[in-house]
Amino acid sequence: MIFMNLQQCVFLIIYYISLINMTIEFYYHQQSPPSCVVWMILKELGIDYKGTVVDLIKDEQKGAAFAKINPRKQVPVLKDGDVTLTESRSIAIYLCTKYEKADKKEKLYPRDPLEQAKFHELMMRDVDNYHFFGTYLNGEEIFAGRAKGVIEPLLPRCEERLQEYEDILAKNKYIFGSHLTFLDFTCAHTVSGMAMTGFKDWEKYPNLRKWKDTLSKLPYFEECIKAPTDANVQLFTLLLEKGPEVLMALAAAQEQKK
Ligand SMILES: N[C@@H](CCC(=O)N[C@@H](CS)C(=O)NCC(=O)O)C(=O)O
Repeated sequence: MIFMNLQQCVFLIIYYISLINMTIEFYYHQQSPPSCVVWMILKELGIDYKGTVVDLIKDEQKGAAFAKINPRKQVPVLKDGDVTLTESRSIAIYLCTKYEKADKKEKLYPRDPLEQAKFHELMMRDVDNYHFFGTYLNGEEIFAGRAKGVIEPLLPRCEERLQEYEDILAKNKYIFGSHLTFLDFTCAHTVSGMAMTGFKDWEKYPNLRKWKDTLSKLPYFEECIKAPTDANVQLFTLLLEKGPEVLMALAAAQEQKK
């Protein structure tokens, strides 16, 4: 009997240790759009995780410790036991397929193969738009102090791409139909990439405005969409006004706060 109890005890200890090891670890930065996409999925699905902020302002992602976690030196990263994933959309699909309840009707990621194919089509198009808006934003050149603004001639093509979302949202309440999916998270951050460029003509896109109002009811909207967008808009405005030295000042101010 004592032996049995001891055996049970050892089993329980091993079980609890394995649970500790299985805690999901999430490496992110609050102003990183792909990090925010994963962050919202963790919140929406109610998944427990241990979050670690990697300070991009201080270039923490380039340090040796983080390079061991992601040799590409970027956030987000998700570690789940032995699994390490380093691309936001692959993390998104992993979390949804592994942790979203099978009997949940309105899933964040579809399970039907045809629906998945259509979902991936929009997802890839959104990646393309995200990078296109990024090219227009000219961020790398501005960060390096080699440019003072966006690449103006690309604006009409950016507007065409914004119109794609507008047209989708003329038919649907959400990006992928009548309920929330994680495409709403990725697309919200793509569209807010245009806000970072100083784009102001939003009245041309009433459906985008309605969609934003819908998303603003999500309990994590402030933290995971509004605050990061506002902070990034502010950062770019400052960068353009004062040049890249402003980043050093920001890093120093953060250091002082600690
Ligand atoms: N394709 C990646 C992009 C990740 C990415 O661009 N991360 C940025 C933050 S938004 C980063 O870590 N940048 C730091 C650097 O490149 O030094 C994803 O979607 O996860």
